[in-house]
Amino acid sequence: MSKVALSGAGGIVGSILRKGLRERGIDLRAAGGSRPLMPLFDGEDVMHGDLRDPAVVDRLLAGVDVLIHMAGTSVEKPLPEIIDNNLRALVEVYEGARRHKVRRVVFASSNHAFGMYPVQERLQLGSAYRPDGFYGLSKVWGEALARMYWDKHGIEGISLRIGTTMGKPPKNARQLSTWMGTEDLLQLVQRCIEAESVGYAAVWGISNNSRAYYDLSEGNVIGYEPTQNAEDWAAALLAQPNPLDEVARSFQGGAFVTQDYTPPTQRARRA
Ligand code: 15L
Repeated sequence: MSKVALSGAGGIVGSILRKGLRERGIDLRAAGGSRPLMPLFDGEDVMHGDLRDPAVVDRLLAGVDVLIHMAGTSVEKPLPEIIDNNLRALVEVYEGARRHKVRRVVFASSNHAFGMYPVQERLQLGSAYRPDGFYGLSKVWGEALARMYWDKHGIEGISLRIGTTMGKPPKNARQLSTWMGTEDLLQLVQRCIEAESVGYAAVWGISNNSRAYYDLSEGNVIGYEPTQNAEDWAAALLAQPNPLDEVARSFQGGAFVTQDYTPPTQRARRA
């Protein structure tokens, strides 16, 4: 059986995956960051540490076939933090994957690599990146890195372009487009572990949402077929006030867009 490692295991998504993947019979090593990770059940294979340190990466990846890499800064932050956690640490992880002959790395990318698209657009997997900040930009870099390690070193890579997933129903109008339910998340990650010969591929990590920003009819190479749909909550959510301002409402990235945003009226213009 494959040994699977999960980084970023202390977060909300990490905790859902630890429990759900165990129920699905996956042999998992779970890694947290700076604080020790408390086992969720007797005998859980847990560790923690800073992934910029190759010795920590060695402990994470020894004997591992597939890494689910969820660790990193997950929201917009000043550039130095993003560079440390999402660029430098990712290179250390990939170099560790080379040392330990890891077969496949599943990279947690994000919808924010595309956040500057207007909400009316429906994206294809091959659509150009339009990041909505340094965080989104780090995911563009991570996707390109995953592709490079497949092309140059033969480590299979899957970039999961995750929407909104937190183990709860959608909570606002934007999430009618970006939400991914827990059942779908678990199916998605299981497909990432079990799919045969993927080479390098990107996959949208959302449920089968009627208002998806992405064209899900394209399908995907891992055979992920989401069955949940945020639309089940549409009537209730659309009856509530929308928490986003007018600009944030008009872009797919929502409130990430309006952090450090120059309104069109204040932009430089040539005379
Ligand atoms: C993400 O990429 C973030 O990690 C998460 O915190 C959410 O903000 C999510 O996107 C989203 O767009 O809802």
